[in-house]
Amino acid sequence: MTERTLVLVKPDGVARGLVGEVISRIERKGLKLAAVELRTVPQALAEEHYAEHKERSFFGELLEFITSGPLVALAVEGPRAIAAFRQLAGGTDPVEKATPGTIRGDFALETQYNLVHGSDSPESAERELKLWFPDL
Ligand code: IDP
Repeated sequence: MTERTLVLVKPDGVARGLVGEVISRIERKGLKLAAVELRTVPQALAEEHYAEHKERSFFGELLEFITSGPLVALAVEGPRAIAAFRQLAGGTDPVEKATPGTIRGDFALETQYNLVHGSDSPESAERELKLWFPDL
């Protein structure tokens, strides 16, 4: 079944020049790009995107980070695209959870600066794609 998922190359990934690396891994996996956009995120969109983390201690820091510079938003599609990208990304903590061979496992050291976002369920993907790509 073909799915669509929202992927973000977060500001750390853009600043470190890893956009091409991430897109290359998405394409090599066999997934397709349905939309790609470089943008600087307004506070309101960042808050809505991470609404589920509102009560967490790191929420303020997370918003500051995600709005700190340009990021690349992608709509990615293919069979089981949601799980497939989560597999490419690796676990949230890039040292304790992400394994070598994953984007986070290969390129990141800190949980906050873990380079990429990928929707975690069909419900999140639908909600997030509407938020980021309302015209898709
Ligand atoms: P995910 O991005 O792997 O789905 P979530 O738990 O949804 O992980 O967390 C969203 C983002 O918030 C993470 O990717 C990371 O950037 C940040 N984050 C999560 N936990 C922490 C933490 O304990 N400290 C700082 N930032 C965190």
